[in-house]
Formats: sequence, structure tokens, C-alpha cells
Amino acid sequence: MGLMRQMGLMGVLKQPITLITLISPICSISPIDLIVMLKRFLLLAGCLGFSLIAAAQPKPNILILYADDWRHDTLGAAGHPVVKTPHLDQLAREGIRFTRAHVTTSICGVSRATLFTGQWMSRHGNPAFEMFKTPWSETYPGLLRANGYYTGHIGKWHNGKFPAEAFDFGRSYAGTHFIKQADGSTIHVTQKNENDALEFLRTRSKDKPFVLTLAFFATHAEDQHPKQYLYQPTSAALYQNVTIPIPTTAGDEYFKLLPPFIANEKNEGRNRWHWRFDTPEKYQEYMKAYYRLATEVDSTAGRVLAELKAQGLDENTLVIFTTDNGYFHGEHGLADKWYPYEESIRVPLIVRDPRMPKAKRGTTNDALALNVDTAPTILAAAGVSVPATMQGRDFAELYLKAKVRDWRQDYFYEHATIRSTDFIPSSEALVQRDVKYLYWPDFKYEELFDLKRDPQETRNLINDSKYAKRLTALRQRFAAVKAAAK
Ligand SMILES: [Ca+2]
Repeated sequence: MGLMRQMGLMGVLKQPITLITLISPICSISPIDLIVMLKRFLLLAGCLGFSLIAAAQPKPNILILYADDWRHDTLGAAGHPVVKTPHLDQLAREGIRFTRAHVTTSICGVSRATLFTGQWMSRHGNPAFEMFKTPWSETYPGLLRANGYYTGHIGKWHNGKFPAEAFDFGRSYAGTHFIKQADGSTIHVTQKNENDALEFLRTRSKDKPFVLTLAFFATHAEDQHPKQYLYQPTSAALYQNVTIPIPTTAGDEYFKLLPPFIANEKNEGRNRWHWRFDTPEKYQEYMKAYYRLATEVDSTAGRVLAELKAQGLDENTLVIFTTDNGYFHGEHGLADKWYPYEESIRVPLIVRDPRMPKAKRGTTNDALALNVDTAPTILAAAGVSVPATMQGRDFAELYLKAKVRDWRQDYFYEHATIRSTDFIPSSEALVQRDVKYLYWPDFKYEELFDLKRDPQETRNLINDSKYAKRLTALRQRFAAVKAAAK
């Protein structure tokens, strides 16, 4: 569609020539021919008018609501039995919700580098929390600013030093839930996210379209704090009288099914499980606190979206809600993310797009949409050419086109070793729609799960003879997608 918008101008340039050739013989023709001619002229003029409108249409604004460590099902719209997210649910009703969105690496710094560059870790080159090697001029904030966009980044930045000069409005902060301000007062990080986003919207340069990445710190834990999830005092009343369901795979017997280098107490996923979930009482307390942080983000999202509406911008703003990685809520006896199991690699993705046909609004789509797709989608919506070095694909095709037959059916997952192979070992995977092949390079260890029969990934089928033929094909495909990610 971005391309079509660019083409619109070419259409306008071409059509006047056709018009002249049509009108010039009018003087020497019969009245009936004249009527036919006039009809054709009006028809063409109609087309021309449409092209003019398309060409004159202002570029869309773009708002990315980017949460942190937010599980794919932490949404009322996804049928969650407890958490309340009324504003994001409303956004899903006005847009589309991707039910099988994934990240290509499940850790903050790497996934964020992928967000900006539209590239796999193998290409952007940041294995953890460093600046990516991709030139800034090939990121969506860089490209949109170069193309006349007023450009903002608010909140978390996890790729080395924050490049404030690269933004018209850049404010970076994260890591703690309560922030000390210059005047000595304290503010909650989500409230600061909201204040800054409203300030951005109210003070922005009004003669330019804008792109704002609102990068929340919630629902990320404050790792060094014993309470982990420090919500705003006004949220304390939420979820007091409910019981959070315990995941069916939370028991020790499931932890023991994990590869031996994960199923031990040295592993960071297990360590953090002890921080948060190792008694039923703690599970209730910490999960409720996590959901309070989520509902606070939802409320802030609601107020930012209300400001868009108040400024009359909601009909010309592409809004994307997503996150950098999923999260274990005690499944497999783990906490946090990193590993290629479903809880960790699946993320929420809601898109409200002014171009979206009415029939698509309020629907869901189960295509494999990836975090590498976000940057190309944003650029295409803005009518900016997508650099050939970007590896994702415009996911707007999935709601703008009547049918997309060649969308990906699988993808490559990758994660580097963090600190040591005891702490967080590296992992890779070929994720297909119905099956997943995992490879742990540090230990040359393989797993195979039948996602259709075993969506909770509790039966490793790597030595099951019934899957031997499939496994050979999966290993080949894994090598191919791995090579293509470079
Ligand atoms: Ca994260």
C-alpha cells in the first residue's frame, strides 16, 4: 500500500496525457459520441480525482506501544481469565490481533535491536545489550526522520548508550519502577512514560507526521528488588479477591523434563523462579503484582490513545502494541524468558491501521508474524522504501490483501550464551506451525516437540522413530533458515 501511495503520484503524472488525447477530438464528433466521450472523461476524472486524493493524503502517524516482558496471553482480548486490559482489548476490536506473533530472540536488548533494524541477531550483530552494527540510517527511526517525520523515543533503551541526538524527542529511562526526579519527588516509571508521551503529542512539530516508540519498562521485574514487580499504590486494590490459576506444567516433574543443563539450580530461569514463584503464596502475590503492572500499562495506553483522538489523529495513525519477549509464569518450573519454548517466544501483537478494511477490524490472524516484520511494516505504511538489508516482511499484507498465499510457515530462532553456559546457555530453533526443533549449541543437544499434540512441550520426541523421517527434513530446513538469517 505504501508502494501504491508512491505510485499514486506517478499515476497523476501519466493520466493528463491520456486525458488530452481523449478530449482533443471532441469538436468534430456526433452528440452521441460526445455523451460516450463525456462519460469516459468523467470516469477517468473520477480515477484521477482518487489518485489526487491518494497522493495528497498526509503520511500516517505511527505509534508503537512497546511493552516489556509481556506474555502473549496477558490480555483480556486473548481470553485471559484474570488480567484486565480494557483499552488494549478495545484496540484489538478496532484493529487486528495476531495470535501467533513471535520474536526471533527472546531477550530485551537483542529483540529491541531487531525491532529497530528489521534484522535477525545474526545480521544486526548485537548478542545481548549492545548497540547493533546496522547503520542508524537503516533503522525505522533513522529512515523516518530522514523522510520528514518528527521522531520520538520514550522510556526503555537497552542497546548501549541512548542516542538522544538521533531523535527529535528522546528520553530514556528504565530499570526501576520508581524513579527519583530532579526536584526530589518520586514517580512511577509507567506514569512517567505517560506524562512524556502526552508531552510529545502536545508539543510535537504539528507540520510533520510523527513516529513515537513508547517503550514501557513494565511489565519487566525490578530484578534487584525482593518484591520484583512494584506497582503504583492505586493499583493495590486490583486482583485482591481472585486466585491466579497455576499453570498445568508448573510442577517439579515438568522441570525435570527439561534438558539437564536447564533443569538445575545454577540456571537463571530456575534462580528467578525461586525469586518469584517457589511457594503457592509467593506465586499469587508476585503474579498479581505483575498483572497490576500490566493493567497500569493498559490504562496509560488508553490515555495516550484518548489524546490521539482528542487531537483528531486516530483516523490517521498506525498503532502497534507489542513487546520484546514473552515470559514464563512458572511453566516448566521456570521464570523469565530466553529459551525457545512457547511461553518465552510468543508475544502479543495488536495493530490498528487506518487502511484496514472494515471487515478485518476486530478479527484475529494466526499467521507467523515476527518482530523482524515490524520495521518493514512501519516503513511501508509511511511510504518509505524498505532497505534490502531488512529481513522481515510487511505484515499489513495480511489484512490489506484479500489472500496472502506465500506467507512464511516457519522461522529461525536464536539466542546467545549470556554470562556462562550454566547461567543462560545459547539456544536455536526451527519453529514451524505444528512442530518445533530445538538445538542447544553449547551442549549439541536436540529436542523435538509436536506442537499440535503437545502444545505445552512436555514430550521430547527426538528419539521417537515415528518422527525420524520428519527429523531429517527438519534438520535440513533448520540449516537453511539459519544460513538465511545472516
Ligand atoms: Ca524484555
